[in-house]
Amino acid sequence: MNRKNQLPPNEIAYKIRSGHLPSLSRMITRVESNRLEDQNYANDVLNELLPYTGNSLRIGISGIPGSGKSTFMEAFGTKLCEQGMKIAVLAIDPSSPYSGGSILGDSTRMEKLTQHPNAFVRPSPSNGRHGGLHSKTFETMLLCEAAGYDIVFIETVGVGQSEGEVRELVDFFMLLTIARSGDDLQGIKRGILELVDYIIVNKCDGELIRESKQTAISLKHSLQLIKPPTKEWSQRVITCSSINGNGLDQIQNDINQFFDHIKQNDFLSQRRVDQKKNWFHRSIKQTILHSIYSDETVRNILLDQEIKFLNNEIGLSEASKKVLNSIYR
Ligand SMILES: Nc1nc2c(ncn2[C@@H]2O[C@H](COP(=O)(O)OP(=O)(O)O)[C@@H](O)[C@H]2O)c(=O)[nH]1
Ligand SMILES: [Mg+2]
Repeated sequence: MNRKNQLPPNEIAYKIRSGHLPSLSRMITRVESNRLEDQNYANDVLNELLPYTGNSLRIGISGIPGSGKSTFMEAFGTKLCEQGMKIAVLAIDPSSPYSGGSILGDSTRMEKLTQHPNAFVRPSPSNGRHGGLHSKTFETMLLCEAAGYDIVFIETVGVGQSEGEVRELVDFFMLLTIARSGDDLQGIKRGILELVDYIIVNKCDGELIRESKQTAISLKHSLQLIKPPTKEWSQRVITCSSINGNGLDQIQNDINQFFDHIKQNDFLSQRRVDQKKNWFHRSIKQTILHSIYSDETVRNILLDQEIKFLNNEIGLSEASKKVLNSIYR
């Protein structure tokens, strides 16, 4: 990218708001970049765009690899687009730190959705080795909002701890799962059930119909013991097939009901305040980490303290203080 010819922040912000896709894509790349100058520029552009954010439905969808997240998004997203809605899908892909490529190389690409003029599909690598989010997923979502998308979906591979991160970013959180036997159901941890507003048992078609319905009933039982994450909203479980489309209408109705509910009760505005607060704290932490690892003097002091600590020459709190002092020297 030619940074000498870069547009002033207000101009690129205007282009993004006007729906200019290359500008949106380029900004996401800048947002995700580790270069300080990219980050500063991205922050300036985000500042310009902030007044135009907040109008989308922020929806998280998580599930183990192979549960059908991409196939579901292809079917459900296309359905919404055909109704005239504008849909952004941020697909966070667990990338291998060794090959730099995707672990799930053969994973379903949302070809139909990608080609729909109302859709914007953006794959990003996750920061974690096995999945989870990208550290800038929230910023990317804000950019999509400013670009006028009605719904932003954040699709992630569920790896146990990443669900908590997704929950912090979204208004509505869905778990996508498949028919399981009784023992396997234990695999869906209580901790995850406490985070989700909605569970979809996907692949309820062909030979799996009976088992899928049974799984849904078992999950409903498990949920009775759980305190729902959204006040006055009882978590729901539904079966669906992303191949034949059964259940998709119901899911759309339920999502509408959910948002009507949280808008009426001010729960949405509270959730948005929490999301912004979390964003603030995440950014501060990232800035501090960045200032440690990007500054050569600080980094040298850090490595020096590490050696002393390993040799038992210095205690942990003294070493931390030395590193901190070097940041604020
Ligand atoms: N029968 C059936 N197969 C499905 C359904 N949804 C996804 N699949 C298949 O399951 C496999 C994994 O789907 P994919 O969307 O890539 O899963 P992801 O890893 O969660 O994104 C693919 O072979 C899909 O064709 C469904 O509703 N019914
Ligand atoms: Mg996928």
